[in-house]
Parts: sequence; C-alpha cells; structure tokens
Amino acid sequence: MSAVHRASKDRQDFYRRIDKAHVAPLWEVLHGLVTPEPKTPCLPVLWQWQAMLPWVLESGKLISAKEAERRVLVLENPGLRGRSRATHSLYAGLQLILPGEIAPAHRHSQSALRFVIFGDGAYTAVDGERVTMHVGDLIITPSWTWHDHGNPSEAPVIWMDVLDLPIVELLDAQFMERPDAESQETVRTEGESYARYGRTMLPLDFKPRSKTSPLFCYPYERSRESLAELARCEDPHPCHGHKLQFINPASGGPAMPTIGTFLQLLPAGFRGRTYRATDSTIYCAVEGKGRFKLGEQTIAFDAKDVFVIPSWMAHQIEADTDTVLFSASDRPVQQALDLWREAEG
Ligand code: GTQ
Repeated sequence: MSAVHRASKDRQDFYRRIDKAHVAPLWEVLHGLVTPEPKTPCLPVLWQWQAMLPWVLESGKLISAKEAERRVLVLENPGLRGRSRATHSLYAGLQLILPGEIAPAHRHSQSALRFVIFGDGAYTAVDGERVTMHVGDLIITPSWTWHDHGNPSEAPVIWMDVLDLPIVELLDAQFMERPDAESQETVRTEGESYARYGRTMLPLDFKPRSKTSPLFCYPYERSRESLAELARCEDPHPCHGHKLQFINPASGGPAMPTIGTFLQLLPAGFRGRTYRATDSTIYCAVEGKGRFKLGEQTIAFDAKDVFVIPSWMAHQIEADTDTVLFSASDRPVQQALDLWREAEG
C-alpha cells in the first residue's frame, strides 16, 4: 500500500471512530464554512403577479381564513425548497382575506410586515388599534404584539407578509400565544398611532416599549409623495434612483430591529450602475416595469411582482416607466453585528 493510500485509509478509519461520538474533522469542511465571499444557496427568483393571483384566489375556495389561521401561499426560494423562506433569513408569503373573513388574533416572537398589493379596506388590528389597508401601505406588527386581520370590504384583499421567522428559528427564541377571543377588542381609535408618532412629533411622556417603531402604518400616499418630491429636487442615485428607508420615528433606527424596509423611485428610462450588498433582498414592485440584470440572468418585473436578489450578487436596475419598488431585507441585523457590506461597480 502506498504512503498516500495508507494515510487516506487511516484518516477514514479515524473519522469513522470519532463519528460515533458526534465528532468530525474540521479540515474536511473548512473551505465550505469559511469562504472568501458569501456563498448562499438562495437564488434569484421572480413570482409574477399574473401567475400568483389565480392561485391565491383558488386558495380562498379551498380553506377559510379561520380554519387556516393564516391563508397564505408561501414564496419559497428555489434554492431553499421545503424551508418556508424567500431568502436564507426572511420568510415571505401572499395572504388572502375574503370579504367578511377574520384571521384570528395571536401574537408571536417573530416580527412581521404586511405590504398591501391588491384590494382596499381590509384591516390589521395591532395591540387594540385597527389600521385600514390600501395598496402600497406598509403595516408592521412588532414582536409579541396581538394582531388579527379582517376584511369588512366587498372584495378580496391580498398582501405580502414578510416575517423574520428564519432568524428567530436560528436563535431558537420563538413563542406564540392565542387568546380566547377571535378578534381583539378595539381599545384605540383608528389613526391614534399615526397622530402620535406619524408626523415627526412624539408625546411628551413617550417611553419606548421596544426597539420596534410605535407607528404601525406607513401610508403609501405619504411615502410616494416624498419620492415624487425628491425626483423634482435631486438627481437620482446612480445605483438606486431615489431611495428612502422606513424608520422608527422615536429612535431614527429601522422600523423593525430585524427587517429593513425601503421604498425607491426609478424614473422612466433609469439605467442603474452595478451594485451589490450582503443583504439578500425581497422586492415587490408597486408601480411600473423594468428589470434587474444579474450577469447572464435577467429578472423582468411588472407591477405587483415579487422577486429576490441574493446576497452579494452584482446587479443593475433598469426602469422603462416611472417605477416604485418596495423592498425588505435583514440589513438591520447585519448592521447591528457589523457584518453588512456593499459595493458599487
Ligand atoms: O399574519 O400573523 O404569513 O403568523 C405567517 C405567519 C402571517 C400573521 C404569515 C403569521 C402571519
């Protein structure tokens, strides 16, 4: 037996013996663990609204919101099938609520956002305050706050849910509770949180209850107006167009500690420069039409489409008409841990 062969046999023999005691040699896996750059199984993917709408409506015939608790079609990244996630760190799904239905109250450790895509007049109640949904609105349900959804309107309402489920799962820190009642009692008037926190003012005695924004709803009308105004007074950023982030007005930090949320306007004809960042990002097109170019691959999106751009994948954004994109990522987590990186060009 050659010396090389002998060494290999001794190693295999050693691995087999230590394996029984749940021990493994690092040197066989080191280069897959500590890589020069992010090496994510997350793939670029597009869910076209045109394909999703009939399936979402069909789900409404198969199960009630009450039976399902949450009637959602999960957007599973093709590189992460069976793991209920759109990126490595974030879950996304399309939730349907039909006229007259209630998705019963519960609370959980996971933070959630709703980005309204279709229909008008459903509500989410957060800690006793109802928020009526309109297309393009961002509504957040902070960790451990009671929330239920209802639809007193005449037509179906569909929104995108994004939750930090995989992050909370990674940390094994999840709790969940259901109350006795289906919907929570309304204890505050609709618009109260907006009046207190939504106009760059705060109550005199304000004390933060958590790191999450005390403001539950960021109406599209206002954020869209800001972007339109910016487009009149500044040149677009060469990579991002006109881009703003949703913040916690009481801290200046991100609206949620685990999920970063953004809205950007790309003027018609925009041709963005190459950019990449370490936060895999879930996009939802609100208005317009365009494409993300990722080397050989192109993601061509239309209004209401949802798509994912994975970590560290260089891309250029192009818009054919005035385009507005909402996006969500784990950027606040990476920034809190000094991990986030970005690069232009
Ligand atoms: O609305 O509370 O898409 O708990 C997944 C889990 C939505 C919700 C989801 C949830 C919710």
